[in-house]
Amino acid sequence: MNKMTLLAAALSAALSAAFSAGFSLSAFADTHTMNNPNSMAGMNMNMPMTTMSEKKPSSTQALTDATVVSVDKNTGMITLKHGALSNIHMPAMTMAYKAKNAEMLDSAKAGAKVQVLVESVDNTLTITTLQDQQ
Ligand SMILES: [Cu+2]
Repeated sequence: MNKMTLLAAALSAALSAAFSAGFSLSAFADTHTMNNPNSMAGMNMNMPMTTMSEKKPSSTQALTDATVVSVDKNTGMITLKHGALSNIHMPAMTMAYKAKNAEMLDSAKAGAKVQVLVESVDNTLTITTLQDQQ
């Protein structure tokens, strides 16, 4: 009886130790992933691996003035009347480009005066920056 109780207590202690060890390990793993900027979790998963090395940081590229002509949430396209986009060798014109994400589609309003950066992402001309004119 006494021996059984001790055994049960030891087993219970071992189980809870294993549980808390497992719990804190996974908590550490989550924190580690979130804080590590080089981890896969931090990457923009829309960015194809093949273009990573040739993609220049957006911050170093000049923005171009444009007017939002229309926003099509069904196709994910934003039509811009834009000045010359020198980085993709596009002269001034009115043309539809893919929006980077849903947030950009939501914030873009027809008629808005904006500044844009359009880049080729996975061989699709994509608006990677869209902000109000300063
Ligand atoms: Cu064009």
